[in-house]
Amino acid sequence: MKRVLITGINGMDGSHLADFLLEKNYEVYGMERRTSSPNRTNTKHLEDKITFVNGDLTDQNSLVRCLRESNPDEVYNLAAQSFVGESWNTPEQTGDVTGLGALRMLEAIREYGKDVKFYQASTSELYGRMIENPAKETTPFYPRSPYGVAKLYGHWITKNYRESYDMFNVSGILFNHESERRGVEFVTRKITDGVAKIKLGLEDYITLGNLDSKRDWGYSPDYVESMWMMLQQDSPDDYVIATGKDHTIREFLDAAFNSVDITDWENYVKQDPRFMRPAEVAVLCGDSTKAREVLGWYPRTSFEEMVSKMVKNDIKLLS
Ligand code: NAP
Ligand code: G4F
Repeated sequence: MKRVLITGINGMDGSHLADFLLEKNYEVYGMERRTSSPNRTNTKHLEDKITFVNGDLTDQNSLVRCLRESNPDEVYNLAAQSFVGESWNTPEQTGDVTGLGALRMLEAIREYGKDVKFYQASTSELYGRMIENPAKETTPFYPRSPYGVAKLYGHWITKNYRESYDMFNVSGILFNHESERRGVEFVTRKITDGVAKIKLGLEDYITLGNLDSKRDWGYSPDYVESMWMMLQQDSPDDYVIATGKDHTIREFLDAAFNSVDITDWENYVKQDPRFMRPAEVAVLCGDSTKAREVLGWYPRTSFEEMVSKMVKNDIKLLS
C-alpha cells in the first residue's frame, strides 16, 4: 500500500485529492496547521479514514516531523496562502508560506533521505499578463500579484531541486478550478452562495468587483486526478491543466442565476471598488495538449454542470 502526505488537507483540493487517493487504496496522511478552532468542514467525512498530522509550511522542523510520522512515497504540496486578493494585504506572509514553504518541504524531503515523489501546486497566475493565449508549458511567465510572484519562486525551486539533486519533482500548472468545497471568498463560490441566498430570500444582492475578467474554470475533482497522474510517469515533468475555454464573471453570473431560473441577474448584483485589485489579471486560458497526450488527462465536467452543482449544493447547505 502506498503512503501519501498531503499538505493543505482541509482546503478544497486537499480534501478532493484525499477522496481520490483513498479510492486508489493509499494510506493518506493530511497535514494541517493549528488553528484556534478546527477547520475541517471539507474533511469531516475523512476523519476516520485518514491520519491528520500537525505541521506548518513556515516551520521547517514541523515538516521533517510530518515526514517521519507519515513515511510517504508521495508528497503533494497543496498548502498555500492561496487568495490572490489577500496577497496585497499580507505580501510577506504570502511569500513565506506560498514561496519559501515549497523550499522548506523540499529541504525536509532531502533531509529525510528517502526517494519521495513531490508535487508542487503551481498556478496559471504565473502567466498573469498572458504573453501567449492560450498559455502552455513554454509560455513565458509574467505574474501580476505578490501571490503569483511567490508561486513563481515555488515553481522554479521545485525545478531547480529536480535538476540539482535528481529528485522526482513535478509542478502542475493548474488553471482555476472550483467545487462545492471552494472557499467562500473566491468569486465562484461567492456567487453560488449569493445566488442560493437570493433564491431562498435570505439576501437581496451580491457585491462584487471586476465583472469583465475571464477565467478558464474547471472542476476540482477532475483536476486532482491530474496531480496523481503526473507522479505516476517514468520521469518528472511539468504540465498545464486547463479546459481551454474561458468565461467572464458575467457569464458565470448568467449560468449561476439561470440555474435557479432567474434571468435578470443585473438587478441582484452591485459593484464595489473594495473588491477591485491593484493589478488585475484580465484573462487566463490554458492549452493542456501536453497533459492530454502524455498523461491521458482530460476535463470531464462542463462549466454549466459545475456551476449548477455548486448552486444546488449551496441551496442544500442553507436549507
Ligand atoms: P485552499 O482551499 O485555500 O487550501 C489551502 C490550504 O493551505 C488550506 O487548507 C490552508 O489551511 C493551508 N495553509 C495555509 N497556510 C498554511 C501554512 N502556513 N501551513 C500549512 N498549511 C497552510 O486552496 P485550493 O484551492 O485547495 O488550492 C490548493 C493549492 O493549489 C494551493 O497551493 C493553491 O495556491 C493552488 N492552486 C489553486 C488553484 C485553484 O483554482 N483552486 C489553481 C492553481 C493553483 P487553513 O485551512 O488552516 O487556512
Ligand atoms: O476567484 P478569484 O479570487 O480567483 P483568482 O484570483 O483567479 O485566483 C484563483 O485561481 C488561481 C489560478 O488562476 C489560483 F492560483 C489562486 O490560488 C485562486 O484559486 O478571482 C477571480 C476573478 C478576478 O479577476 C477577480 O478580480 O474574479 C474577480 N472578482 C470580481 N469580483 C472577484 C470579485 N474575486 C473575488 N475573490 N471576489 C469578488 O468579489
